[in-house]
Amino acid sequence: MTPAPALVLATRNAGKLREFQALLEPLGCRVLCLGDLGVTREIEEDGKTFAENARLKAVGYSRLVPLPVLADDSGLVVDALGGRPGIRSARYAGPDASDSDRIRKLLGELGQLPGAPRAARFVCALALARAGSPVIEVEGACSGVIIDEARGTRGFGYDPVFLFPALGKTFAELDEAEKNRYSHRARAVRALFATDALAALIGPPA
Ligand code: ITT
Repeated sequence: MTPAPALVLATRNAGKLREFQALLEPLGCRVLCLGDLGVTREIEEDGKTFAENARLKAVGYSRLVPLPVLADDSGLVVDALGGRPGIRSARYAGPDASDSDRIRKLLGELGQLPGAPRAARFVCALALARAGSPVIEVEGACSGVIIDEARGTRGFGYDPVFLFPALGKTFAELDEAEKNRYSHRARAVRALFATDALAALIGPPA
């Protein structure tokens, strides 16, 4: 039996990896991680936009592995904070901070702006590259509201304080299938599949 076509996901974030496996494997695409190919090098993310950072990661890692590479650069954009944490979502509370440290910092900043609107959106930029060349870039977003009390235990990152109004639940209260229907990442993956670029690169589903 021929193995399913595969790509390498350029991430060290276990939450992202889990979501991409659930999103892509049912479509016949195996998702390997950098560790599976023995890649320990870090590619610097010094772009000014989600899209630039996704491209840097996809292009950089695709020079190191013999398979197509998909990179996700994502984060939370809060209107009342001028778009922060934005592209600095992972590093917002310092290099060794935990998800709860980042949430505490976010709620602390918003707490200093009483009455400010709580509108926010998650953004996910995806870049696909092979052998050091970009192939395609897409983006997905999902709007919500930041709440003061963390709710739910699923997901990762800022999920417990991101209320998705259409379901009245935070992303951390959604089960995996629900998050993978509505999230910024799911929307970006659907945009990627709509282009046929992935199928052209890795071949038809097994
Ligand atoms: P890689 O660069 O290795 O992929 P990272 O976590 O550093 O991992 P990013 O630079 O793209 O990735 O930062 C994304 C951050 O945005 C992530 O660490 C979370 O804090 C937040 N984030 C992104 N998607 C999220 C989601 O679905 N739910 C909650 N938080 C999310």
